[in-house]
Amino acid sequence: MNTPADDTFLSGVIEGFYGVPWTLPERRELLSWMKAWGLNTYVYGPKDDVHHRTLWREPYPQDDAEELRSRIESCRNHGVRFWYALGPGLDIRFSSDSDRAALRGRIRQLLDLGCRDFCLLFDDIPDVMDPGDRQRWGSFAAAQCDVVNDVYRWTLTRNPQSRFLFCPTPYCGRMALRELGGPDYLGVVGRELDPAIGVFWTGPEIISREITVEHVRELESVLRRPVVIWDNLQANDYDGHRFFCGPYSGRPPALRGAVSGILLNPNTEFPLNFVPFRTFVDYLRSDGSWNPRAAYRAAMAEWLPHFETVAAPLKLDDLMLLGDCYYLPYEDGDAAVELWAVTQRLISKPRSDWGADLQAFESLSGRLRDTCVRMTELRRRPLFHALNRRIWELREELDLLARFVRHRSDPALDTVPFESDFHRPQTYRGGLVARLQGLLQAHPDGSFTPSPEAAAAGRPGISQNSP
Ligand code: GDL
Repeated sequence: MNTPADDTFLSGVIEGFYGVPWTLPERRELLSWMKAWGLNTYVYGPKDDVHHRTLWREPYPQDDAEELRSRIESCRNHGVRFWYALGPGLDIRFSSDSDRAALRGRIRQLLDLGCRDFCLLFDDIPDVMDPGDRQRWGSFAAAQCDVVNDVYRWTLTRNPQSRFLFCPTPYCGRMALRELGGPDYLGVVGRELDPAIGVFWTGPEIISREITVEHVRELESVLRRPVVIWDNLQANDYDGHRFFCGPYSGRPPALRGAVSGILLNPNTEFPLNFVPFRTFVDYLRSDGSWNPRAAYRAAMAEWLPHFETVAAPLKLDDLMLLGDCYYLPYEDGDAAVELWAVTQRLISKPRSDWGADLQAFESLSGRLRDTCVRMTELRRRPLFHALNRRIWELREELDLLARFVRHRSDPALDTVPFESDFHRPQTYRGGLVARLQGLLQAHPDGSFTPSPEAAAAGRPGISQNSP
């Protein structure tokens, strides 16, 4: 089986998310972890490095180029392969000689800076083709393969050791099913992309809850090569309310033998990624008995020292409670499951049926609120800054619920409507985005219907701007 020590199996991190790219000190910390943990691959492809996509044709200015050079060197010193990713897909004209020259120009600049390995990404781009390109190649896939093969072969003349990875326009099962990029896109890639070039794949979905061996084997037969998993499990760029510090999970250990690499594209906020990385490393090293929850517990204990405070030490149980609330996209941690169940019962049942739930709620939500407050005491300020907005929101909701439950628990207030002085209309859950979110109701099967609020909002006499 492939292991991280085996350089042919790519294991590591892809900085491939939207939002603020990681800072130099953050990348340094990442490299020291990667070295210690035996991860061999770092892909540089932040969507919002303006030279990665929008200005893909322009060379990096001198200062940025020097920064890249030092990053490449630092990877080499840590035994990590640096891959540079370029995303020309927003507006490339495949038949344009000058666009091909621009691609080669960028590769040349990076080769000069010491980079050897490259990714060409065609994810998240308009699914429309220039009419001239369409006439010449007939399909997106054929045009992309032609350009990528061309640049790859040119690069080999400069550096025969160079390796390439390609991200297709449909890069997950759902997109392939919807024929994003055109019919038989992946079949064309399988036949026409140089067999030495690897192909990225995120699994059945962009954010895949599970990736099975059968799934990737099926793809391998179409793409004629095992895929490299671009794993968005703990990416959070698509949701400003959440982050994910739950364990790497939903991928059986046998997956490692069925792909040619796994790279994590994690939370945009670097300080929140310790547990995702640490548990990923455990997964890579595990034998058949991989247990994500046990790995999470162990990784949280290792993460705890990052939460050194200027006051009393934080307890592991409290950190786990907070972590359980920001676990995985499709799964809450145990304590969050319990908190949700207890709270939901309290809100929906009459006081006479509460039993032990009131006490359980007060104890759990109280501890959680205190833990959120304690984050303000962290010595590592970037960690606090990364957490702050999310846990502020959690505190607000817990506080409101606690007030509501207290009100409900008092028979003398049965006929008094509940209000909170700290949760006032429009400053609390206010703004256009919140109102837009209220218009459509999302259902567990993925469908949407107009929400009851949508109808109410249209009724005369209900003005969003009235105080
Ligand atoms: C994507 C983007 C990625 C982003 C992620 C999560 C790929 C190949 N591309 O679709 O840049 O971070 O979703 O939002 O995954």
